[in-house]
Amino acid sequence: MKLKNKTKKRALITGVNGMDGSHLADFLLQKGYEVFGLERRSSVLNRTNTAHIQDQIKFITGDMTDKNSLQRALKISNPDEVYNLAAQSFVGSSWTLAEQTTKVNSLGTLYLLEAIKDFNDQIRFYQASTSEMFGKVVERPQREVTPFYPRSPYAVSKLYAHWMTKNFRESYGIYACCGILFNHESERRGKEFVTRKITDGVAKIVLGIEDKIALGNLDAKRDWGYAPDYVEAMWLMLQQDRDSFFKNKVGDFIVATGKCHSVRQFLEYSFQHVGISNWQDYVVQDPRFMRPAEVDYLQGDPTKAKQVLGWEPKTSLNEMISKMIDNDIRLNSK
Ligand code: F7E
Repeated sequence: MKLKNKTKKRALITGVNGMDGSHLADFLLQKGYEVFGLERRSSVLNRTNTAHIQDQIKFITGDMTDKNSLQRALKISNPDEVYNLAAQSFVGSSWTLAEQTTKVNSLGTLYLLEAIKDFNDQIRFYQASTSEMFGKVVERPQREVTPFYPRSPYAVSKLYAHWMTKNFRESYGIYACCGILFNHESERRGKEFVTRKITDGVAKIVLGIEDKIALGNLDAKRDWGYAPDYVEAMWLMLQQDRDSFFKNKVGDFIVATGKCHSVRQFLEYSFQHVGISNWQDYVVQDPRFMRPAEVDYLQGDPTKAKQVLGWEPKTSLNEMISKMIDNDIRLNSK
């Protein structure tokens, strides 16, 4: 149901032009929110993911590493809810960009939390935590109480932000939630991530544009879900009754499908979708795409999200693969 104008809620999304940011903006606009989006200044704006809604989003120029710009963004948007989705999110680059990753993901979150505390401590805050924090996993499947073992500068930076968010909740009574999201993908995913790299590669092979996909470790296993399903979970986390939120200490949630597949299986299903069974003939392994430390196995247990929020994933892996490949065939045919 859409909200009436006078009760219109206001949301500020950092990283609004990213995959998650744009899907969340779609979702919140559809719910009747007034949506403000923080975006970085650039000589060439990258609004590919938000092009279809750019006249409905109120863009604010800012940067997670610039405290003043975050304070200014809060003043302009005066939000009820803040969704912190801005990040250097590519694990692979976090070894070569460790400092920048830390500044944006860790310090940026701290700056935003401090700005919220000073501006209006009634704002509800969502932090994009990640399954990468489980890294070298100590338990299968991973639950909210599973100990963390980060395996990359990205994961370490996100763990700092995760704990800082919890600390602001416990120290200052801010309604701050962490969604521990497992891998989630969509047609808007960047092509450096393995799923989109594969679906785009398969599309190019079908169309005769390329004949190989070069990949790294095919044995890594991930719990892959569909990003538009996952943004609903972010929103639900911020809609709980305030008293029970603090009383029941239900601040953080695993968001996952509970199912686990390898990169190899993802390849197999993707090629199957276009009727190719001998997929090995089209894939080469390239050491450039191997990581200094790998996360071998991620599988989340979303029981708590189902019980407390009533959230469940709607889209199966094969449905998601079909959507992504069909979209990439369309884009590559232009
Ligand atoms: O890698 C392996 C790679 O880059 C998945 C981010 O959204 O999800 C994402 O992080 C797996 C890894 O995602 C290639 O080694 C093999 O084991 O798609 P990815 P990620 O690192 O799991 C989490 C939840 C986040 O929070 C992150 O922000 O696939 N793999 N060959 C490859 N990966 C890439 N990128 N490229 C390859 O050629």
